[in-house]
Amino acid sequence: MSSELSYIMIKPDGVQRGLVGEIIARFEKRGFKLVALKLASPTEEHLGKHYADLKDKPFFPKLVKWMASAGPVVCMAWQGKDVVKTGRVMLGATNPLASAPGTIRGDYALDMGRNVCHGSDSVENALKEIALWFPEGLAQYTLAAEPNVYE
Ligand code: DAT
Ligand code: MG
Repeated sequence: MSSELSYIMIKPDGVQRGLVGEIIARFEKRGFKLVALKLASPTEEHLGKHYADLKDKPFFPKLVKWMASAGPVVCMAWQGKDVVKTGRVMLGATNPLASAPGTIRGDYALDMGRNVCHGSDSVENALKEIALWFPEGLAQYTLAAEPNVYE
């Protein structure tokens, strides 16, 4: 099995709208392995580290303020073949109106600032994000389904 990891986060809107189970189910059913999962209530400072690449964008202050105050987020690390790119495809485009039906954002969102979920955009950023959100480390186990997911 590929050891590639992605950091997938359900944003406060996704939690409040009851989409946690739905989003987890999509990653599980696709064949990915869940290696970390928790609720968190991040500070603006922590979110500033997560979104460090966007610090100079005009929407940054509003983004981190909202993410820190609208309720908890669900933090996950998923493992498997091409999980970074495939996870982004499953999420859809940043702007939900440009997301195809069948994607999470294309099925459940309309506004850019309420696009339900986050997914790492590169293997390198995934490792940084997982280190930031899961300093306690990841679960180590064998996924029983593996021989039926990978040839
Ligand atoms: P993505 O979450 O698809 O990786 P991003 O990393 O460029 O997108 O931006 C992070 C989040 O910031 C995004 O999910 C929603 C918000 N955002 C991005 N561009 C925006 C914009 N032009 N106006 C308002 N919010 C925006
Ligand atoms: Mg991004």
